[in-house]
Amino acid sequence: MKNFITALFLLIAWVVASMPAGAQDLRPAFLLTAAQHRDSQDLSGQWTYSKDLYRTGLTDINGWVAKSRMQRYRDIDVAAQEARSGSDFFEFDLDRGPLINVPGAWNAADATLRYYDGLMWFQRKFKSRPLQGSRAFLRFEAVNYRAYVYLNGKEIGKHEGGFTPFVLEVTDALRAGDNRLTVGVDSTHDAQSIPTFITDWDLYGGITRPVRLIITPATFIDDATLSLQKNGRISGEVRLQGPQAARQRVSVKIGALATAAAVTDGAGRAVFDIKVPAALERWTPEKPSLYDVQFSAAGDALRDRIGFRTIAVQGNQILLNGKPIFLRGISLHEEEFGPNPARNMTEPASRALLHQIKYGLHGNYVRLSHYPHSEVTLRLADEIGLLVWSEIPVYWTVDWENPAVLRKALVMQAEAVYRDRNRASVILWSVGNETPVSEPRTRFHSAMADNVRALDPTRLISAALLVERRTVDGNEVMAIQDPLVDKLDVLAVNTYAGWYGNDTLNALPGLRWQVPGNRPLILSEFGADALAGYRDDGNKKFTEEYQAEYYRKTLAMADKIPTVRGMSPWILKDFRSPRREHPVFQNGWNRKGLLSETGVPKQAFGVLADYYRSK
Ligand code: GCB
Repeated sequence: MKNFITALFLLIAWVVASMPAGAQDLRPAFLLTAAQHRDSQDLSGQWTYSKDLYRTGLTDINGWVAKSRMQRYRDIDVAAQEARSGSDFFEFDLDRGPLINVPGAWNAADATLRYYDGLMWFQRKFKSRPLQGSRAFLRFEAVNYRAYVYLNGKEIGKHEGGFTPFVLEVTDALRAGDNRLTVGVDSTHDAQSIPTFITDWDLYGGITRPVRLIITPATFIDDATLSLQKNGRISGEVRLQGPQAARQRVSVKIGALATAAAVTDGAGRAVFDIKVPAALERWTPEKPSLYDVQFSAAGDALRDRIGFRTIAVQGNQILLNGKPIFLRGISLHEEEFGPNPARNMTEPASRALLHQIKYGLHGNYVRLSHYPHSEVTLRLADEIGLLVWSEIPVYWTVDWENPAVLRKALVMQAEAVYRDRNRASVILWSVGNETPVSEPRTRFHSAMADNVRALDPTRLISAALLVERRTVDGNEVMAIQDPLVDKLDVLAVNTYAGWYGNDTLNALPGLRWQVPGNRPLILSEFGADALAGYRDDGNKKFTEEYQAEYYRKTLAMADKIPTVRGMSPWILKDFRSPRREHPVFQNGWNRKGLLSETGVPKQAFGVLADYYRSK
């Protein structure tokens, strides 16, 4: 009987977890959209840290080890306690721990931490003013990969997923005056994490993006969005949270062009449908017009900078504001220039990368691979004028048949959509990268595609697919054969013919492409490694000459595929990857950058820049 009940319970749990989750269910409890425009305290700066490889701070071994002596998050002055009593015994003291810069990954902070992969505790003390009826939240832009948050010794919440923001309310735990914030960060990935433990980029554990303490009124604007619809109107919604959220008047002002008002329903939600003002300038990469949009309700006010544009597919064309566009792009990892990147994407660091794309390569598009990039990068893409492909790290393989993993992917995707849906630059949500075709995998991606379409019907859906190379009637054919194409608006494919295996460049001109129907196609990746400064005319792999010739030949091949509507070759700059250990050419770096890790252009940079200039 007991077994039967357990089995029934497991069955019900499985059915619930496998149900297509409604878009509504996945909305995080709090969003605090446009966080950088809110009343907040930036908690960046020097924090202390403590390694915890055996997870002693989180684990109680059946009471065998008194865990209190290891719990880094206790609100306790260890030094004072030790001074008071000779017998009190602790095996931590974050107050006297070594210092580290937050935001930033620990891997770059200290040579001994380069390959540390485990649990690490961080602490920061800060002062706060009395709340007097307001509410307080901690907003983390990203913690890689799991976060356990404590304030003044009290457990506040946790989060999984290394690249999306999360907000935790701390109204009841915050003290007027001194506060102690402790965060356990676990960087380990496993077969059920997203991504799993095998990728082609660096671990970068830590609090990698800014942390803010945000103070709001008791009732506040949690979310506010506006976008230009294909029907030619501007629509959107505002959500209030708090005791006065229902039946409130909400007003919105789009620069000096338009104002509108609506009233919230019982759940605090107001919707807008606004006639497009005649003078509205559409956002384009050439003229990235942004408007100051002001939302007001219940005594709270929130501003955002929003651009208005439409994106659509017609036949095999991609239409921006109704006009065909070719995406002149490049792929980008989140790594600043320099020999020891910490994944600390400051505004100058991000601007330097995006300027290389826009002004160096003559690009209008960037693939932000393989995860949601920093918020500053998205804001700069809006401001500088670069179209964006955005993705979550459903990469190579995940546990396709596990409903809990699907749920994780859907939540992560929702967090990314809610974060960036006011960014005009974002035109494409990708639901996967190079995942080998199988029935469970296609079901998983299809659920993601349905979910993202329900959350955001204003943007296009794609996925970076694998290409199959085979011989038909003596000719080499590159074929896209993937049932997932039915779920996509734009097809995309990664191709490395001429690089991997013992391939040579001679094969490239003869390759014929077989792509499904009358659909737009993006070459989401192609590339070859080159060590900057390694020169040899003999067309040897890893030379700049080989990489440049690979680009010439691949671009010539692309020109012969009639439905190619854009490309994002792999990749702007060399990036760290523990997979890449050739002792002469790689040493822990993927060398497919058009720029070296410090920004030195390789020959292929010029080849792509010339091609884009002529497009
Ligand atoms: C790919 C992956 C990318 C790798 C790249 C490479 O297809 O999507 O993450 O870094 O190839 O260098 O092989």
